[in-house]
Order: sequence, then structure tokens, then C-alpha cells
Amino acid sequence: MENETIKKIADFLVEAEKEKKEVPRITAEYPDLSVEEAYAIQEELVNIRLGQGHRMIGPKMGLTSHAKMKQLNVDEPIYGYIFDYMVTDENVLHVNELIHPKVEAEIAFILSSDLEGPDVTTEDVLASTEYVVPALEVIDSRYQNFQFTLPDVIADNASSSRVFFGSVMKKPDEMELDLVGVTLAINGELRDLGASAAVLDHPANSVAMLANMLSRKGKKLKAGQVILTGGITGAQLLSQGDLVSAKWDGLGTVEFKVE
Ligand code: 0L1
Ligand code: MG
Repeated sequence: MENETIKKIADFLVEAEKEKKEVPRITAEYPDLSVEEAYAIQEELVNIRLGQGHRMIGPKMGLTSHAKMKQLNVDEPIYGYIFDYMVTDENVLHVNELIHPKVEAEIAFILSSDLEGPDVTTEDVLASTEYVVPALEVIDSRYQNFQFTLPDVIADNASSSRVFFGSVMKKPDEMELDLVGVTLAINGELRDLGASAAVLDHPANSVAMLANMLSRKGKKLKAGQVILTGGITGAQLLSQGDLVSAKWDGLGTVEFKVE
């Protein structure tokens, strides 16, 4: 794919996010779009955001549950990036800034040292983790009806949109990180629940896999980055007026209102 086309598609997706307008998936026009090309579009999109003065908080992993991978018929998760404008201190999700947001509960890792693949292990990740924190990720695919193929969603920065972090921080050795139970309620009604082993058997596996995937591009995870490891619960569609409340064993509660 020509550089000019990569740039054109990245601009198109940035514009869709800005205009809060769902758009046809890229593969409708480019049916042969490869995963490699999709990451090139994502990289261009990241450069556009950095060029606009946004700060990258860190990468995220997506499609980390066996259920989601099966749904898209893939055997490897994907990654994208979280920027400063996606994170806010107030516990409010402004729905008029988004298209069709969904929420999922995750565990985020904050690194104390760099992690560089290709052979990063789960133990390396645990040794390089300063803290883990609970996070509610809001995903908002820019595509019509939240429907896409794997290359589409990679190009669209893995549907990244907003993140709400909790205030409880734990050292990784303070918890059984694969046995964290999570409940996700909306308006007081339990919508989903899960255990953190839903994330590639252990959320630290997700970070290790991410470091190893990035190494194929000559990239690494950096100290201080906050890494979203993937949904423990399924993603739940949000509507104006919703009160979202999630609880993690040992990591407290995160809540926000949809306005
Ligand atoms: O964070 C995620 O798991 C999202 C990955 C993209 C798939 C989706 O938008 O459902
Ligand atoms: Mg996610």
C-alpha cells in the first residue's frame, strides 16, 4: 500500500473520531488490507495524535479473551494506544463526544523498567511492574454498527476511546493477579463478571505478549507507561444517564456517570 493511501486512511479515521461519525469499514474499499498495512495506518494515526501535541499514556492490548479472538477468528490479540485526552479525572463520560461507547473492566500495569522483546516472559513482566491498578476502558469503534474485520480494528487504534483508572495501586506480589474477581454493574444491575485469568490466562502474559509483538517492529515497552491488559468482562453498550460501577477483588471500585 502506498504511503499516501496509508496517510489518507489515518486522516479519515482521525476525522471520524473528531466528528463522532461512524464510517464504513476500510476493508469495504480495500478488501486486501493486511494486518501489516493496518498497523502502518495505526502508526500514522499515532503520529498524527503526537503531532497534535497529545501525550501517549501507553499501549493497550485488545482481543485478549478466547471469546473475542474466536469471534474474529484470530489467534493473536491486537494492540493500540491510549493518549492523554482519553483519560480524565472527573468520573463522567461525555457521551456526546463519542459514537456508540461500550465499557469493559481491565487491570492496568505501570512499569518500573523497560521491557524489550522478543523473549519477554511473564516473570520478567512481574519483575518490571511497579503497580497494578483497576481500569474501566471505554471502547468506541469508529465503524458502522461496531462491525469490522481484524485489519479494520487495528487501523482504528483498537477502538481506543476513554479510560477511567481507579485509585487503588498494588504491587504485583501483593495479589494473585490471575485470580482477581471483577463485577461490572450498570444502574445497579449486574451486567457481567469475570476473573482476571480471562486475559490470556494471566494479565501479565498479556504484557509479555505485547512486548514481544512490539519487538517485531523494533519497539519496546517503557518505564512509566501504563498498559491496559484486556477486558476481564465483556464490553457493555452505554447510554446517556447510565451509572457504571465495577468492583475488583483487592483493587477497589471504579465508577462513572454517562452524561
Ligand atoms: O480493548 C479491546 O479489547 C478492544 C479491541 C477491539 C475490539 C472491539 O472494539 O471490540
Ligand atoms: Mg480493552
